[in-house]
Amino acid sequence: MYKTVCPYDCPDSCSVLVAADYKSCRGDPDNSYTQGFLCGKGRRYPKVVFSPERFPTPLRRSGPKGAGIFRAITWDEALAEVAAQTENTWDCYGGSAILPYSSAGTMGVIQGRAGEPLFNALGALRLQDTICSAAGEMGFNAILGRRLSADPETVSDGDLIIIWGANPASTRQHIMPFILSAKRRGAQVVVVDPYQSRTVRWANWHLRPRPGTDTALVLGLMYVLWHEGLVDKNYLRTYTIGFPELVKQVLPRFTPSQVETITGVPAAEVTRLARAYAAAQAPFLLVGHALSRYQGAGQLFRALATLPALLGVYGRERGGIIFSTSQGFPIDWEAVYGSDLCTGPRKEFNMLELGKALDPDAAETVRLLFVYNANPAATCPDQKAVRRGLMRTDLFTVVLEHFVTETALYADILLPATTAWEHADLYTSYGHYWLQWADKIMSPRGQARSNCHIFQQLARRLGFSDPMFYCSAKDLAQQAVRRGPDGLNEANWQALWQGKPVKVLPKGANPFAHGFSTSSGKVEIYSAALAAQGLPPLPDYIPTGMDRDGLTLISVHPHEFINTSQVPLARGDKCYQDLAALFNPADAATFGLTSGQQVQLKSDSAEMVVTAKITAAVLQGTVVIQGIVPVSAVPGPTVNTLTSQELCDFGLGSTFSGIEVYPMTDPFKT
Ligand SMILES: Nc1nc2c(c(=O)[nH]1)N[C@H]1C(S)=C(S)[C@@H](COP(=O)(O)OP(=O)(O)OC[C@H]3O[C@@H](n4cnc5c(=O)[nH]c(N)nc54)[C@H](O)[C@@H]3O)O[C@H]1N2
Ligand SMILES: Nc1nc2c(c(=O)[nH]1)N[C@H]1C(S)=C(S)[C@@H](COP(=O)(O)OP(=O)(O)OC[C@H]3O[C@@H](n4cnc5c(=O)[nH]c(N)nc54)[C@H](O)[C@@H]3O)O[C@H]1N2
Ligand SMILES: [Mo]
Repeated sequence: MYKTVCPYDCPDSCSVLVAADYKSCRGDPDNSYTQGFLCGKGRRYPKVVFSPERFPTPLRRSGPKGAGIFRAITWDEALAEVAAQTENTWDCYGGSAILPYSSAGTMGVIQGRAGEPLFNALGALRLQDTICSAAGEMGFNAILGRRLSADPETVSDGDLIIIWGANPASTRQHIMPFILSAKRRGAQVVVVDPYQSRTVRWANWHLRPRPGTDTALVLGLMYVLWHEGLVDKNYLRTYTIGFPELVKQVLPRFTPSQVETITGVPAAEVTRLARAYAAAQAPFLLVGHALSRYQGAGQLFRALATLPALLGVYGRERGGIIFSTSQGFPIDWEAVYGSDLCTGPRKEFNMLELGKALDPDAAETVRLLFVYNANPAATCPDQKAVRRGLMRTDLFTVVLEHFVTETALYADILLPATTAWEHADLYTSYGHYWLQWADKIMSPRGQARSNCHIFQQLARRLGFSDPMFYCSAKDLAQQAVRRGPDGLNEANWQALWQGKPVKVLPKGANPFAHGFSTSSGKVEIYSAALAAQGLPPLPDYIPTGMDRDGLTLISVHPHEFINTSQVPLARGDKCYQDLAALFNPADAATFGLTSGQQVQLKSDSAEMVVTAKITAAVLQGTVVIQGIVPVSAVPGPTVNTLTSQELCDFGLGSTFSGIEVYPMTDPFKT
């Protein structure tokens, strides 16, 4: 058995045991969060590693962009050409003509942003990492200061678990045993979701707000808590700022009946949930990333992060909020990114605006694009603009990948990257507090090289001599992990590098029990910092403006896939064929739709064809698309054909969800 870690963009970052013949893998019982089980995506990893779809050598484009016609070249040729292009671009146009685009294809600390030291040295554009949950992160941190969560392993002690805009039965599967253990001991499990997700099967209460209206529902709960005298006044006085202003300026507009009008959730249910929350001793609020994809997402996260404070839940040993644990690890990120190699300011660009950045008419033209750990031609909004940009003949595109993805089709140079079994890496998590080191457990297949190796080789060819470009991944990881009082103790340090998962819970099960890292040290319901930026100082509801005659589009992350990562090996599978656009029966009647039918969906700016499935699991007035994978059996358009580059209220985040679409069965009708 070999020990490793599941590298995918998922909160669970599971500890994995791989069979000696590499044919199978399972969860490592050494990690009390993973608890010895792996989901279907994790168990599919041997198929990724040994997939015949992986390309074994570097490739050079030999047909038109987007056609996917390549010829094999040597590493020496590939690196020489990329180095020459980089040098040339830098000499002629400067660092801001070089755009690095990466995401969380691997969650490994070292391979994840492996290009950063080089891009710092080149003064390239700096990517704002916004695609997943920027609004959520900013909203959460505005209230609580730092992205920490209650230890998810203590959820089994909860007596009320509210799962809000999350589908952990698919997207965070390893928290489910803790939720179900609490339920067996009498806890109520509530799901707040317009869609009847898999998680609803495990719940005893389902509230279905209209998409994008949740902030009104949270404020309605607060209204009831305040109006019925259920709030913890002492806690509010001592540990929060701005509750009186919230009571005066915001809450009176969110009586249960007003909330019913906005959200569709019956007024009696609003009151009932508020009372249940107040009565619970250890209530947990599990908040999903899905909520971060709306116009008003920043405000929603502020409201959600405020709610537990009304009852003083943050001061209790059990209960609290679970969104992300990503800022709970003793990692020096500046060391990982090689920030001191940066010689001047780097211009920033929002990854959600890749289409604009690649626009030939942009004020400053990008000439060289590096893509790794990401598939933006499928996952970025406003897909037409992205693909138009990728078609530009004056753009040189380098892609590091396992597979010929939608993005890789446009590469000038395509470089074969190693999988998590073929390289070494350090793993944090955004769903738990286990820090893990995974050595490489097999030689790379074909001529694959790790992201880190590839960027180091490139840096050396460009004449950079910093030691970062000569270190092993393990050296880099050891420089990044802090030791001592604000880091790992000696025993954990030793255990980590022996491959044992190490729990790094910063301050007990509820990380906010000892205070907040906002500038005031309190829960900042009123934020002077946001006011200074011209943003609303108090959480409030921003109307969606969606009460028109179309349907509201939500795309959910699919159970069987992890973003687009495993799509190339599953195109023939049944689970792939099952991905469809889901419509409510009443809407199907209005628009004349039947299951299995090809339907054209139109948004303000674009249209695409989907296969319809009619199901009451979808709330009337909404359409749910399962996943961001291409809808055809060959690499093709995704739901992001319909989305736009518009950003949300705060945090430069996305508006993937909440857009209005019109279904049409007759493509000639306009
Ligand atoms: N199996 C699987 N797991 C994954 C991923 C995957 O692709 N597949 N992706 C990973 C990544 S990158 C992420 S960011 C996370 C995402 O994790 P989640 O946020 O849990 O997943 P989503 O499917 O995006 O959305 C969860 C639920 O939110 C609901 N929702 C949508 N809009 C609203 C709304 O306005 N209000 C409310 N109350 N609910 C709403 C959806 O109907 C859906 O059921 O999962 C990670 N884990
Ligand atoms: N409409 C809509 N769009 C969305 C979403 C949505 O809900 N709706 N969700 C958004 C969210 S939350 C996210 S996080 C993004 C996800 O979108 P992306 O961040 O683009 O993620 P993936 O689609 O998983 O693509 C990751 C790629 O990295 C590759 N990869 C994996 N490991 C390695 C490695 O070690 N080295 C290299 N070089 N490559 C590797 C994989 O093969 C895969 O092709 O999509 C966003 N887009
Ligand atoms: Mo994500």
